[in-house]
Amino acid sequence: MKTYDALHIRNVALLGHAGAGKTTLAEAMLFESGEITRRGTVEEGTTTSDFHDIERERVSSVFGSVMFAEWRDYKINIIDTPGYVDYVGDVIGALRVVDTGIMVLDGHNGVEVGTETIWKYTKQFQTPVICVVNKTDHEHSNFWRTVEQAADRFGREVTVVQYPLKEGSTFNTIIDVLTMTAYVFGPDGGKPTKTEIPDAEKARASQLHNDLIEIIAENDEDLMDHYLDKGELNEEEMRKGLTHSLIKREIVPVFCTSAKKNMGAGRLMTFIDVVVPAPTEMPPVTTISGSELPADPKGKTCAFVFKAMSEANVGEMSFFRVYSGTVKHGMDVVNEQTGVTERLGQLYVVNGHKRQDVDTLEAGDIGAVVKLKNTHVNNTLHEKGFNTALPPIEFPNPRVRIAVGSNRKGEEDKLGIALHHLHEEDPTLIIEHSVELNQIILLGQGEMHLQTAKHRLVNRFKLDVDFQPARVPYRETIRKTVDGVYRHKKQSGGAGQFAEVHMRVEPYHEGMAAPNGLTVRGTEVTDLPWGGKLVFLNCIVGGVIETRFLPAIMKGVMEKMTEGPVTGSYVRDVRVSVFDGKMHAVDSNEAAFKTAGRMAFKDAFIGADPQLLEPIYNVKVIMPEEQVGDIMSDLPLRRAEIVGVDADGHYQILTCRMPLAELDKYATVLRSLTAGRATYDSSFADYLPVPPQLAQKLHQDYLVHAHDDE
Ligand SMILES: Nc1nc2c(ncn2[C@@H]2O[C@H](COP(=O)(O)OP(=O)(O)OP(=O)(O)O)[C@@H](O)[C@H]2O)c(=O)[nH]1
Ligand SMILES: [Mg+2]
Repeated sequence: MKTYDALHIRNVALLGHAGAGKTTLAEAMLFESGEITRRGTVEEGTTTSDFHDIERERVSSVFGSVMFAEWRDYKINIIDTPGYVDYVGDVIGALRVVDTGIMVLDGHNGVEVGTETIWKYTKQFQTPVICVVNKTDHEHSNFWRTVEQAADRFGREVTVVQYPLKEGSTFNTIIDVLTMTAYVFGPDGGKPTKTEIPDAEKARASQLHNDLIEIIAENDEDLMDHYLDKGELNEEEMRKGLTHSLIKREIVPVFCTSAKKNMGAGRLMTFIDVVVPAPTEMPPVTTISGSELPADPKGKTCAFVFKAMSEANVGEMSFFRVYSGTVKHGMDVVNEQTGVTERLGQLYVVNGHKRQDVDTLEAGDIGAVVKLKNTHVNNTLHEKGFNTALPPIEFPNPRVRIAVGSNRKGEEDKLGIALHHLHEEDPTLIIEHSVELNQIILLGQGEMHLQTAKHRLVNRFKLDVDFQPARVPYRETIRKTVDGVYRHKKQSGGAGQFAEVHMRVEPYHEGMAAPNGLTVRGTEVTDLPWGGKLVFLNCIVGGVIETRFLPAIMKGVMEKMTEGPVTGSYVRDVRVSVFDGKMHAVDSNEAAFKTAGRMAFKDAFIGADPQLLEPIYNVKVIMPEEQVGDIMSDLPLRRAEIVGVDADGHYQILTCRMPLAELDKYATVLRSLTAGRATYDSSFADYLPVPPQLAQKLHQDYLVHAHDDE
């Protein structure tokens, strides 16, 4: 394959709500450009993009796929993204490296939730967007209604470039108001015949042509002057104007296709070649240190890894975009984050799972390598000495959790390795080995996301896994001051064990007064790794316990604090004052004092009106206005406290605080409540008391399994 320079490279992502036809459109683009000789279908599981088993099974994309089409003199890199909201990580990853987004709309369903969610991401990335109204052959397709919805949601920048002459089964003609041509397709689609716009359509087409010119000229003074002078713009002026408007997001041109019948993909690709910005026309990427890196093939070599894939028959692949310089096969590059020198043994361009060797990839291009030693998504690869880091992709916070375990003994290590692989290829899937909960927790974007992980563990990694609800990291504290005593005495054979400890436990808070009636001789403050504090005071008088035993007492207290008396959860925010005790000249030792410390603490804690705390999350629910009522009335069932509701365009943003125990189910609840039209984001806020009844139940459950301490 020839080497393309930045002027002849276009990087686009196919975006949109699930089922809009992105994968089918990608297939049509590949077929039209001759990259593939047979057009696969999603239903048969034969498309280039949806090649994973799980995608074939679900008849829908799960992973972003990198592809390319050589159209005329250009190489169009295409990333087909999954539309289902759980896989948004791949959409964000794609937007980070492409220059233009192609928003595919379903001509029947119009603007959908996914369309709007993804639109927001394009806004955040300031990505130029083209809209494609697909499925114009569908019996209920309504192009104009779809355009109206798009204009309503995204603004009057939405401008028709093409429209279908007739929709439904007789669809075979696209009127293009940029070229002022009618494209007529044969029954199998493909290359259309160019004809004159039918008379009946001329007035409408001219009107739209003028609208197009006006919106282009409106944002460019020179063009406007020219237009006012001559009343027309020539093709080159129009092209330039369009490109500039696209880059500034001042226009969202609308196309129409029937991907299924292979109608319209070619003309769309020509537009991508001619109008969509080249990598050099977009603002250069800014490095973390703030310098700009233009897409110059002669510049210092720098590439960014945006995606990883691990497939049994393909190997471990890293996908990257070259931002500066030229990447050559056999070249050594340094990974800025891991410090490892990586040899780019073989370079590829890929179409789904098919790869093709290439020798060189210039700035602006997208490619892949296999078997790097220590390189991950978000790493920057650069030539030696050019120490540069590009900003990482910021993936969204996880929304749901599940605990994963192995059903087969001895497979724990294999499970660990497989989970590591899953996270490598999908950074929105997070793995936590929680010592506290004694569970491996998998965190993801939604139930479907977690189910996908399970499918991969079972089918790709051949593991027998078990999914259980994730435990909640409760905390325990106290509300009263209590003095406790414990005498530990054991006579077993020769040497005995003896220790007696008197301690006061109090709820700790910042700035509290010294313990009443006690003399403090030593203070130790521990910031607990799980939040909160332990303040440990030595208030011993007259040496009744030797100072050397105090650390052992504190150790005993800490031991109990890692497994609180109420539910076995971590204890936080207590002050412990050891003020009396007894020793035995022979039988007292550290072990004895540790036990006495632990037991004295436990007894005092239980008497000190213990309180169970639970993690509370700030939750931001984003929903269409008409769904506010349903969502609000459901929230009390989730023990959520509403903080406020704000408007955001067509959406309402409801802020509330919800216990984690409820949040784990909320993704599913919200989906069924709103047919997937609402989404949410959450972040940890605070620990708050668990309602008494629930706390009581959790305590009872714990006692069933609790073992005797001493
Ligand atoms: N009638 C008609 N159906 C289409 C067209 N394009 C796609 N479809 C059908 O719509 C369904 C979804 O198509 P996909 O290409 O998988 O859609 P997608 O946007 O990739 O969906 P996700 O990967 O789930 O986000 C499939 O059944 C396609 O056959 C079209 O132009 N016309
Ligand atoms: Mg798809």
